Amino acid sequence: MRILVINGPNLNMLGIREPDIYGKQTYADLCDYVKAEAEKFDVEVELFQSNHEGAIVDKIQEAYGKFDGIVINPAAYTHTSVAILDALKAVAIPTCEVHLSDVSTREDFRQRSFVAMIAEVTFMGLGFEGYARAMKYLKDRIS
Ligand code: CA2
Repeated sequence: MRILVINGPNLNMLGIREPDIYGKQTYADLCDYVKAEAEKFDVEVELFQSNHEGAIVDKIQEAYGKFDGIVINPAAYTHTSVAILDALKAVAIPTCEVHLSDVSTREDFRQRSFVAMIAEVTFMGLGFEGYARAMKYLKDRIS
């Protein structure tokens, strides 16, 4: 079973600013965490991060026929990107949405998620654990 984990813009800056919202750990720490959890669940995982909407769309398209599940934290594109929503619809790969913070308690502009329209489940406010919960969900759902 192969899972693609996609992280959107600025998540490569984790640990550098706003530790009160996103924690003190870095993006490298997140990658290590995701790989270790994937091993526990016996799933193969690939991590991808980009600050560019089109690069994320390209990666989702390339996942067609190669991955069994997608875990995505689209970051700011959560709230704006019809293109990412359409790409996820096009490939029809089971998808989970993850947010480090609890977006439901934050600014009004974060209350809309395009990806939530296609995601089977959303984990928010759990920090890194949201990624593990999403991988476990996909593992149980697909196997
Ligand atoms: O809570 C999440 O995971 C978010 O997807 C994070 C996005 C935000 O736009 C979403 O509304 C919720 C922002 C990621 C930016 O990460 C930073 C990391 C370090 C310093 C500043 C921002």
